[in-house]
Amino acid sequence: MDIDEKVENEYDSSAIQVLEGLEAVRKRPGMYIGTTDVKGLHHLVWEIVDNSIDEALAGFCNNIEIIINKDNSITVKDDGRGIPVDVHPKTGKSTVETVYTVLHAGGKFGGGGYKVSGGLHGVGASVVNALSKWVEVKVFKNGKVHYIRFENGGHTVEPLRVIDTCEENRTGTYVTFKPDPEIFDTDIYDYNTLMVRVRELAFLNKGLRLTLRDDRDLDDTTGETFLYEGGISEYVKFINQGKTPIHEDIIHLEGEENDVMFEVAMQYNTGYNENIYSFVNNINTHDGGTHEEGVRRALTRVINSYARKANILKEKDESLTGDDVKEGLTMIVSCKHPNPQFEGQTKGRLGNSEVRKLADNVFSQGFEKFLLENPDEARAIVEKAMLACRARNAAKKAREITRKSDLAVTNFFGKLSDCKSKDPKVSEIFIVEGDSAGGSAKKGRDSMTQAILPLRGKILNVEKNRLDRALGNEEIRTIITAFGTGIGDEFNLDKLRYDKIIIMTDADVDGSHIRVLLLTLFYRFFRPIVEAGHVYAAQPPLFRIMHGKTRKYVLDEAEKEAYLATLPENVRQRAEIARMKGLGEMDAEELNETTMDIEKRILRKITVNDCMLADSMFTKLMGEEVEPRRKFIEENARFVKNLDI
Ligand code: 1YM
Repeated sequence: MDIDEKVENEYDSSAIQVLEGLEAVRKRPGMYIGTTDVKGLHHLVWEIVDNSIDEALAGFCNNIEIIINKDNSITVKDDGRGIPVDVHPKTGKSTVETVYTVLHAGGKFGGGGYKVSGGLHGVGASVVNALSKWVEVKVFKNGKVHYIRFENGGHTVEPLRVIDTCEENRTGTYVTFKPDPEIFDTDIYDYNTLMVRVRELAFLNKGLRLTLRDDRDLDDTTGETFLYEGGISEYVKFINQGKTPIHEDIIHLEGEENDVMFEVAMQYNTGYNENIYSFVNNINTHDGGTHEEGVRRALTRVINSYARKANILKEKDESLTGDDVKEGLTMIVSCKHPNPQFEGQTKGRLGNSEVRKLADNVFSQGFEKFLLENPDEARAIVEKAMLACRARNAAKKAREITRKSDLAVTNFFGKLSDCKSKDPKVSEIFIVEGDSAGGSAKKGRDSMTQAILPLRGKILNVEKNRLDRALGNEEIRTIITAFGTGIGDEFNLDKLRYDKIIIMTDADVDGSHIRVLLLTLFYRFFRPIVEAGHVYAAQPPLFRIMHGKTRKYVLDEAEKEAYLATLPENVRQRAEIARMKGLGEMDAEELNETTMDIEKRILRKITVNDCMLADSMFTKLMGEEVEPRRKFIEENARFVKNLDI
């Protein structure tokens, strides 16, 4: 702003320096808060909250309240010691004013203790001031309420003064700021964005009460309080909600060395995903770093050595890898460090090498003890990793098979009639039941964009939850090759060669069986493809209704009745209704018209829910008894159609 001229007249030399400092922030806000979009706007809140968190970490603050005010200004209150109000020897002004007007103030001015919370190491308050239309600070200290106000990028308009008295033992800092609309693209705060981070801060700082309140709609004030006595253990529990843990108790370990605090909480669930999040001084270290490396290294080593000693992992068995032991693992790693070194392009990696050893020591000692004291849980964890190991080897085998063998390639191309287009966005693959339907589909397709893969009967056998069995099956190998995504830990959705994978099976018992098997296969090994909405079931019609020159295909009895009801009485009387044949009996033209033509066909998108249902059906289907299986298949013959899509 045009403060430079003003400075000459109204401020002494030290003040000139001060204002030039804040002016630098206004000139290049990105250097201090990253961006001036909605993200930067929210960043301001964290800069102020960080000061309260530091005060909490120093052991003086238990409650922090964040309020979104009606005018989209933000108030942050804490019950810490209150920012010092005495005159600062270097600036000759109050320390509060110094903290809010001098860049790089913070810790240097406070003396004693270290700052471990995230943010700009103390420059936060002055940066927020520089980028605000106005800021008010109230400090409760020594039985008095102290007040100071800044405007237009950090100009002190009301120097610190006492405006009231308060109880002698009451202390704390209240800050309200209004972001400068000249700096930010938007001035509207998002409750949910703030809530998610406030909740995370509560998880990461056990025992600290954080409240978020939204006062913008005064008739309907919303707010939540977060307080977790269990800290990151409760974070793990929160993430594992809705998952099935394989051991009840969350493992929580912590240790400290040379003012560096290290903490980890973990629990395995029956899923296959890894949920490992690490933090340094409450900041998410997206790219990990030494704290995470230490834990990962120790986790692999301890599980292997326990598994060998307990003879769960036999001599002939290969050792488990880091990938094997992280399957189904939810873990939070948190490190509080007085002098963290952040590395990498986005500074998302902790570099301090001494932390690796601390993390390894704390984790390996605690985790080994846990395994020895809880043999049942230990066995469950080891066996889970061994299954992952088997799956990994199977995936490797799959890669070899789908990549090299000339024989497989010949076989593969013998089966698949690929489309000419190599553009996945327009390509589709029909997985068709039986060779004869496959033949018709080949003739009836648009060979530019439609590929046909015929399957011969019920030969898919995804008997176990693991890849190795499934890969024994040639049809499955063909599917993997056709999709192009790879499988297991090499799976890559971006390599999918088709936009639509269309299952085309008859509406009878056999068709239903094949559909169930395919959905199960997708659910277990290609779930991201289903999640991304690439899988469809074609719906061959059951009836053809002809009247005059019109030919209408309808899916089922109900649709037939509904359609007939729309026809005039005389037309309806003369309408010819034919029950359609199975896919295999349709000629190419019929098949094209009813099930493949992009304009006329009916597709149903398959969801993960459908696949889950199929998966549980499959488990029943593979039971020992033949009769219930037969019955089950019959009863569910048309289940895909009845699914709620
Ligand atoms: C709503 C924002 O800023 N709280 C806060 C800040 C400070 C202290 C307490 C504090 C720190 C120290 C001593 C110290 C700060 N003080 C300074 C400085 N809440 C909020 N609560 N006494 C009080 O670090 O030694 C900077 S921040 F520099 F003045 F000490």
